[in-house]
Amino acid sequence: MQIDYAQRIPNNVNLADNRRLQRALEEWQPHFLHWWRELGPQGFQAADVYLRTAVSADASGWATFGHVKMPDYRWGIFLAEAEPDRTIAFGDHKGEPVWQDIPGEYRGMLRRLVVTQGDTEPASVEQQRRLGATAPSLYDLRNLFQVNVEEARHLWAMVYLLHAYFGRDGREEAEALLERHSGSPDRPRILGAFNEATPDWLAYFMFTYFTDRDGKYQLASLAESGFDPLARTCRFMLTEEAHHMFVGETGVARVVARTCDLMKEQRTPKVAEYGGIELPLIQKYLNFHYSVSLDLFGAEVSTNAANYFTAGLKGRFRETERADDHQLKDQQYKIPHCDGQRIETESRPALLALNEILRDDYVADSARGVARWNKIIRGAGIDFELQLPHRGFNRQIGEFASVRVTPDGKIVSNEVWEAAAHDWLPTSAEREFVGSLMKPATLTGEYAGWLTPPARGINHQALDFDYVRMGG
Ligand code: BYC
Repeated sequence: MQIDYAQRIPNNVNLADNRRLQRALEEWQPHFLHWWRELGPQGFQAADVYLRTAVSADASGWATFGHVKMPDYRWGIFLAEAEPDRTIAFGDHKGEPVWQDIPGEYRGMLRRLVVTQGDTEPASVEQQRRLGATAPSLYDLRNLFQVNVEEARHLWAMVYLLHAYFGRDGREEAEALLERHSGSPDRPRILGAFNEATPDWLAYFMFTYFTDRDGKYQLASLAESGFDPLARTCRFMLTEEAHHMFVGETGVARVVARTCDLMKEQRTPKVAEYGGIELPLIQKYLNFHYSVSLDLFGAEVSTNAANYFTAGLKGRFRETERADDHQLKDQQYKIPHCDGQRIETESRPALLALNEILRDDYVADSARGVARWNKIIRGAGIDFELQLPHRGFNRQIGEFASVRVTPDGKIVSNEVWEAAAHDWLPTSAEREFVGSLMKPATLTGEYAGWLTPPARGINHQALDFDYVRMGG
């Protein structure tokens, strides 16, 4: 399906046939552009950036590369191709044809899901807005901007749903998505992790590895939705999301590789004085970003999640590939339970445990990248292993929110925690140290000394390609 570029808002949803919707979106567009200029990437708005733009939603057209000024990026509305005769795969409506419109009784729940999803997208752009000034290379700078324009496109995706299906409430929610801001004391973003700062590039790589991965799992669950426009929107978003996690995984891998090189060269693990980020500090960053991302899955026991599932609005990861009844009324699932003294597992109705089921999938997936980082360390002959901390560590939501749990899973008192937290999470001095390494390296072909260059360029381009042309 080709996108109609003659229109102001590129789309494959036949926007031209719906004048009212088109006008509503055209009214929202200048507000969006105002937000982008105020709270999108700082500086670089006049730079030409080698960006991937979707020109259609099929395999041949969704990745077209060329130099573009970011404000001219064609933020559009793309849904994955419809699956003919698709039926609802789970919950009480299992087997019924998917909905093309919102069933009245589920309007409130769906709105909440779409707003929560939509809120995270501009939040991440806001969190990353100052990173351009300290990019470790033009390659990395380009990747940052690619992620930023795509997160902004994901905002467009949710705003389309709000405008097209939720009437006046939807239009109000679309405005509010531009009014809440990451870290704002008065109008913060909805979910915790999206109010945390992303102050340096190691934090950014960890964020794109761990927090974007929550995005993958949440989007995949919404891609199963019985509300077909939401499912198709999320399916297309997932194709873009893969690159974001690639940026995170390879970014951390390059930092680890550089540290290992320095350790071998200098014959010491203390490589900070040689401009490296020591492995225990990388572990502390990992501990922070993993734990705040675990919170994004919600509480272990959640009636909200049960209701979403039963209504057919939000499924499990790869719902259709699972071999069960997809209704889960009689099934149990083992989840962690903490009575304040001990951490145990207990069986609970699977329907209530859906957040934990998704979190379990996420934990297993997160571990795979960590194993690949450890392979680099082992390959360098260094005796150190990065680890995912215990899932109870540093949690604000759910079963572990009211206890203090060490990275290896012991419950400790507040006093013990306070005294030892500097061993587990980056201290302000350590964050300052990492900050001090963040000097821009943006001459063509230049790479900062605290990470290795990537294995290969973007879209078969060389490592010294001019991924960003400054000043336009
Ligand atoms: N922070 O019943 P529960 C992405 C609230 S990331 C603050 O467990 P539920 C991206 C909760 O709202 C993916 N509050 O909640 C990544 C509830 O409040 P009420 C984003 C939280 O609904 C990188 C109460 O606690 N998409 O795309 O089952 C860059 C009880 O909790 C948090 C989605 O999240 C929290 N972390 O689960 C860019 C998908 N967690 O009712 C983008 C849509 C829970 O007591 N959202 N609460 O007032 C959902 O599916 C669900 O809202 C959640 C929460 C899974 C997030």
